[in-house]
Amino acid sequence: MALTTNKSILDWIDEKVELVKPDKVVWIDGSEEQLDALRKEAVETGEMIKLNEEKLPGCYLHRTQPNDVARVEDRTFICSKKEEDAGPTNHWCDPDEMYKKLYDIARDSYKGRTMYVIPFSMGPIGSPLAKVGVELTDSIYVVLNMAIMTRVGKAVMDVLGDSNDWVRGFHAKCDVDPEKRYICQFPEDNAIISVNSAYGGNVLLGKKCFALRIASYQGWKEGWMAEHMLILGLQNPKGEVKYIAAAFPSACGKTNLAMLIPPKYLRDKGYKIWTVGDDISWMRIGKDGRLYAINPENGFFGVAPGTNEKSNFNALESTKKGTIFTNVLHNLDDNTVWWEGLNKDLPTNAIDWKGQPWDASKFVKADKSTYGAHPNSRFTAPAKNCPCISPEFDKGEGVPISAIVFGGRRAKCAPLVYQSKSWENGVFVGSAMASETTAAAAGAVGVVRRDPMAMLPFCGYHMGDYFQHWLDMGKKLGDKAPKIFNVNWFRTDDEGNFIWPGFGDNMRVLNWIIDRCEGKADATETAIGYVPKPEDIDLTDLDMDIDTLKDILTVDKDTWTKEAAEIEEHYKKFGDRLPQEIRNQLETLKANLEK
Ligand code: OXD
Ligand code: MN
Repeated sequence: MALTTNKSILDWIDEKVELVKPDKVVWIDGSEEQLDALRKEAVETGEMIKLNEEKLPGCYLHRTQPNDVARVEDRTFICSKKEEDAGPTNHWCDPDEMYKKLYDIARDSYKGRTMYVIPFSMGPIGSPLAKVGVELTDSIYVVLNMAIMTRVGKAVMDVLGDSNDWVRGFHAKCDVDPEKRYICQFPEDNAIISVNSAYGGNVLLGKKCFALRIASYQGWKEGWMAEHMLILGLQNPKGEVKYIAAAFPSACGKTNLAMLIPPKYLRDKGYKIWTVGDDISWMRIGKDGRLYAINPENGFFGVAPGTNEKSNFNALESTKKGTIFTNVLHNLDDNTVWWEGLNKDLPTNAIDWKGQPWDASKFVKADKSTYGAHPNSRFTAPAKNCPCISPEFDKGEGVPISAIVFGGRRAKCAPLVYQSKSWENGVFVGSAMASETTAAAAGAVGVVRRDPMAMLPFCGYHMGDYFQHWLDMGKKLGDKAPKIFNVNWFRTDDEGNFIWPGFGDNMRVLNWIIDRCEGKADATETAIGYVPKPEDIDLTDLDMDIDTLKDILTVDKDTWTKEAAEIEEHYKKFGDRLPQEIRNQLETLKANLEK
């Protein structure tokens, strides 16, 4: 039975039913009873494997097709009416042409199948910062993942009422044919269509498609921000909590920072990190003029390999119940899961992510083809499982952001941390953000990839306009604007070893950041911004001397002169939609370097 009388929704569903011809239509009401019946059905058909109820209660394993294991940026389109509005960083197609192509692909594809209608809220239901979507899908896996990653059910339709302000998400699994796979956003229509995939990032339409690509466009039009940022709360010994939002390109440890456990001596003093979000932040100006953020998601869709008790205890704990694992290794000995980097106990009786018997004796670290879990294998875990989930997580008002942090992986260039000189200067820092490729990804190692605000694959409109939107938000925020910082945990020595220990020790840097926001720490002005006085980064209990710290705080003029030239090159593609203010910032940097 339909969970709403909203005509815009019912008409849209009728239209899609006519197109794909399902055998039946089922509304997802979010009840445990209904979800449990779907879990049972998925186990019966082999779509999911029920794991050891004692060790991993309520957990399941799913395998995707080997050709369908990651987001596909080359098949992701922003279909704005005008090509120039998608900008130089997105693939574009004319919306009419794309609708026709996608409808031709999806036509009749639900025959013999069920259409699931998922009403979902991004953000706590009814929060002034939340938004509503409806996803149609023919995949139980999608339904069950959406029920973890978002708030699902009738209450969502009740708060929407008759409003037309909802996002249309239409997914059709079709034949999972990579040649006909398309992930398309139609920002001017509030619509998303995804066909021929069944992998999370392509089909959980609330996540990247809505909460970033569509929402970034909505935020631009409506005066708020949708960002690829974690949100954490830093609690000091007095019990005060200050919030930080941080953007990093993939493979820079976003989930680890969001769930950081401080070093023992800081824990003993009473410091603690609370996780609000690990991937996406929606931010609006509150009544007091400050910037408030919510995490629009309700779960973590995290990368499994490398997650272990040491690297991220809290993430691992989050996966111990009610979690769906995708493309990890199945340990047949005790019907649990395993992935590279979980521990040193390689399972000897196991099935790999492709569904084949796994031979642990052939495992070679340098050869991914011998891995038991896919390098992009995932866990979909409820946020409420996380031991350090913020008490504010479920509150609709959002948390006031004191600092915005950008970062990337730079072997030599950026210092451990620096503060931008102003909001405008911080926007410049974000627009020039870059990370060097690692051996973990295919292709050459050490190649600099510019990824402004970590939004390169996720900005739903022209990036030049996006930078201008950031500048405009800064004008509205005035002196209430969060301070903007840049961090780099990845400076290396001459042998290529990381100098900074990272992980929990990053807390030492976060403390400096908060001290700066409160005017409690000094700094040295450099050509790029304010760098800590070495004695202000607390090295207690750390095997690092002050000279080594000084070394990773240096700003080398030659390196930065080269960097400025590369930024200039990077800006060329934005043409005259690059805001003049950003150009001025680059000119100021160049002049500072010449001083
Ligand atoms: C993600 C990503 O999956 O950024 O979160 O790729
Ligand atoms: Mn992400």
